[in-house]
Amino acid sequence: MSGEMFDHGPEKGKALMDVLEGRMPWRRPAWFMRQAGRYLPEYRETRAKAGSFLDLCYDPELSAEVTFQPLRRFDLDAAILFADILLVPQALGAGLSFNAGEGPVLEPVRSMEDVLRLKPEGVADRLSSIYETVARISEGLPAHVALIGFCGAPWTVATYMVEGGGSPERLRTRMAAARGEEWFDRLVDIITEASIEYLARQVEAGADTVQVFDTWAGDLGDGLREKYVIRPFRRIVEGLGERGIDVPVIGFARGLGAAQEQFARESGVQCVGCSWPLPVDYMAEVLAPICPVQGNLDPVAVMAGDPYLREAVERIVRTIPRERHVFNLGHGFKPETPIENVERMVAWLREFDSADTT
Ligand code: 1CP
Repeated sequence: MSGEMFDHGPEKGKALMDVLEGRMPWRRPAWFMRQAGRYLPEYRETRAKAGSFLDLCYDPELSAEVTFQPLRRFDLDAAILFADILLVPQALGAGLSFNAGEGPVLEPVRSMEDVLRLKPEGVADRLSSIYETVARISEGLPAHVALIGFCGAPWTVATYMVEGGGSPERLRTRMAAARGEEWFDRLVDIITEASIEYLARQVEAGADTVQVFDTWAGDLGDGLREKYVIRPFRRIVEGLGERGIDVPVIGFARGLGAAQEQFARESGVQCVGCSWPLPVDYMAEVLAPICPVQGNLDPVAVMAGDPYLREAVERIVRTIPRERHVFNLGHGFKPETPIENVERMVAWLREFDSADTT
């Protein structure tokens, strides 16, 4: 498998791990959220072969295959496990289906009775095919490419469980948080502990680092942010440590705005992912002195192409120092993204990055 991918040899090391662990990398590491997905024709083909999206997630051979696909096309520094944040609720017994053309559907959890019906015992064991996928990917990657495992953050996963799927405002979940409902706090704790074990198993199977996705972290104001975003992240980092797992954790807490600084200082993560509304200057001046930063290219820049794409890449690379930066988007690729724009983005990145340091 690795022969089909760019291989810079073991002597260069994993640029992503260098940045996450505080060393100067041989080049600026880059990977992209949703780098495997519907914008790639080979993904659509493999997904059709798998049958459904969930069948694809639980098939180690096919999910490893789609994980490799973007790496054959683009010269990247990391692979991200192909799976979904909603597999944990499914393993907890909350049901899950993806209906054609719609988002996910889960059985809503909205009371203590519902919470008590969940099955936290052995939850990580029910996700064993995912660790098999991780092991397969790990064996097939070139030496310089890091493997990223992941899960959803407790707040974001809880929103899908309470709402019973995606929801534009997530009001039921935000109300449960604002009222401090006991069942809701119990739910968040269950997701948190399940996530620790799930991530630990991914690392044991070969993941070099993990990213925790808190897509809806921006839902919460002062007071609730500490309780439902910062505290669960800290618990995950601490829980991994207690479990003997010592890999850097990337925290992607989307939409925090100026609270991103508090998140960087207090969440315990080793790197913070940022979305595009956050000024690049803020990433460089406020966040990068605290920890390495990841992001934050507007996914629409990749849809639109040059000149906005070139300018956006140049601004990021010239503003944030190489040893404190993981090049990425501010959120996942849109399915409509032209592949040639991704190629151009990577070419601009490499050009500006080398110009920056010579
Ligand atoms: O039709 C398809 O092929 C399904 C589309 C799809 C894909 C490609 C879904 C359904 N999930 C995924 C893969 C996925 N999801 C990955 C793979 C690794 C990669 O990045 O390449 C990852 C990391 C996720 C994580 C994920 N799933 C998040 C967090 C990140 C984010 O995008 O904000 C969230 C919120 C989900 C839920 C989810 N899964 C899929 C959909 C359509 C949704 C969103 C539902 C909604 O909010 O309405």
